[in-house]
Amino acid sequence: MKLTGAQILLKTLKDEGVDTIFGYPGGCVIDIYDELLRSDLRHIFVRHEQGAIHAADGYARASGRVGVCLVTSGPGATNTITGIANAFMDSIPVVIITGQVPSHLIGNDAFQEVDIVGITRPCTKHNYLVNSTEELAQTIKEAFFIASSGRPGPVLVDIPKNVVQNTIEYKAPKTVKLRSYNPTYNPNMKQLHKVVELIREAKRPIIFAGGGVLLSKAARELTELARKTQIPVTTSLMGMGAFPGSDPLCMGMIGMHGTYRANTSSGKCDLMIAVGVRFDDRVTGKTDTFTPHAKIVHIDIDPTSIRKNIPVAVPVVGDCKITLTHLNKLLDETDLSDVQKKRKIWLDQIEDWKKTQPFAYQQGAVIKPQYVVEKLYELTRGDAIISTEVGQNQMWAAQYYHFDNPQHLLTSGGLGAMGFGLPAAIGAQIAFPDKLVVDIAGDASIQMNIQEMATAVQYCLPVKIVILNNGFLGMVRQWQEFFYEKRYACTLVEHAPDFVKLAEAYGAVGLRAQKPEEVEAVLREGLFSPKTVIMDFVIEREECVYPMVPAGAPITEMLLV
Ligand SMILES: Cc1ncc(C[n+]2csc(CCOP(=O)(O)OP(=O)(O)O)c2C)c(N)n1
Repeated sequence: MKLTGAQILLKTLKDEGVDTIFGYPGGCVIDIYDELLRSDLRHIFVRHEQGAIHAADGYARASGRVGVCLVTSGPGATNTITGIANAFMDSIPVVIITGQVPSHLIGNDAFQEVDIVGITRPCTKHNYLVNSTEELAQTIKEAFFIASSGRPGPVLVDIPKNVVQNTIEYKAPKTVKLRSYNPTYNPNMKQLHKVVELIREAKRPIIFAGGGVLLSKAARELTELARKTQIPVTTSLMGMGAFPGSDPLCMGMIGMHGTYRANTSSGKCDLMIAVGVRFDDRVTGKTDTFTPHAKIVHIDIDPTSIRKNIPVAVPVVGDCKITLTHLNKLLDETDLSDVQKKRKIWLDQIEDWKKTQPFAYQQGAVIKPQYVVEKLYELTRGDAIISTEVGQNQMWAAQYYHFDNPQHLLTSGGLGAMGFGLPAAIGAQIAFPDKLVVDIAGDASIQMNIQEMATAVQYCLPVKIVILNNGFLGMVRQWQEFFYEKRYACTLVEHAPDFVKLAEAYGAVGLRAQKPEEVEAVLREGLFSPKTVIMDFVIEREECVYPMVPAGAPITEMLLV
């Protein structure tokens, strides 16, 4: 069968199970777009390539499938870089297809030529420049394999224009076998026996779960482990939903804006079982004071993240789901009858910290952001997919929306990229058309990819945007308040659009609440509307996120309300 490169590309994507591509056309991908007209692959036309990559990422985070984005060469490709770095930091499986100038022009400074393979080498899991049409199908198959296996991540495939235009005799790609890439899925059982022993001995253990648990779909296994051993669980921001937020054993998030009980227990615990985490500095604070009394067990599929940031007593390289399944089995064969009794003092202590130092705010005459998120949780019964922007809005979302389910918080964890939330929400809504998807946003972040309102409206996506509007770059202002004697250098947003009118200009619904008593009515009207809605909540301008651990300090030293 004779096929063009463009036809081979689309066929291979379909064979990989792709149904949706997020993209933006241009000269070097025009043949692919032409072929898309004859394909049943769904193409979502975004308004900026950063929107395409973030939407593909949001689609992947919410659905657990590989997200795909298609952009042209030069500026189309460079516009995706923030999104690629974002997916790389959070280990999200996306395949980015970039057009490239024809092979014979590469290196000539041709129109819209950039070395995107060179540029993205440090922020992709792997990348390719396709040299010939014959290589195309195999390369795409490999890209999907690499993106979704082991520790997932973004893979970029750069395809010169002649490669998609040429016609060849199509040969189906072979199964992928890469000599130098063999992720370890099965754990070393000897190590797991050591873990069982440590669990039996520990008096003050905690589990620390991260995004790796969600990526390997191991939330059920983690929950089983915690419940049968009666070990309290804290999560990183990326791990929220890995353990039910409303479970009595759940301590909430750890780190810079973590709960008092999670941070304090990390300072006192004698065992930390870390699963699918990478000990980011926002979690550990000062590393040499992190968990001073604990033996650390670290379970992760990526051996390079073990002992990268902190010393570990028992490393376990393996897939979180497979490893926890084995561990749970071993524990079933172990006498755990005394754990309930053994842990009582520890669990009572944690419960006491919860009671004496809860997250707290007081709702007065002006709307408090925490109140908006709490009401949102109440009205959605915790069942919405929440994306966030970056800053205070992101932390209030993590603190006040209790994530009971995996894959329900989509947030730019490692990179902290403002502008992620709206396109990510669009990606999630495409994956789950019937789910309620809400972007919790700051008034500054939302403006970074506001153009994607047009995408949401064009495809009738009922995405809801909750703007916590403080008129500031809130999180930076908070740092200035705490550490720069309130010198608010360039953090006051002196001019902003009227978000209600802006929503209307895009053909969406715009609503605003200015008083606490209006919050619930606006949420009800917005959430239950079948349309794309922006809800603008005018909040307390100088509200701060508490607790806060100053950067580089021990995480047990929190600034409290
Ligand atoms: C692309 C990008 N630029 C700059 C920053 C630095 N930054 C972190 S939080 C923040 C303020 C965000 O303001 P806003 O979206 O209004 O959210 P708020 O903190 O007020 O909730 C800034 C500028 C960033 N994280 N991302």
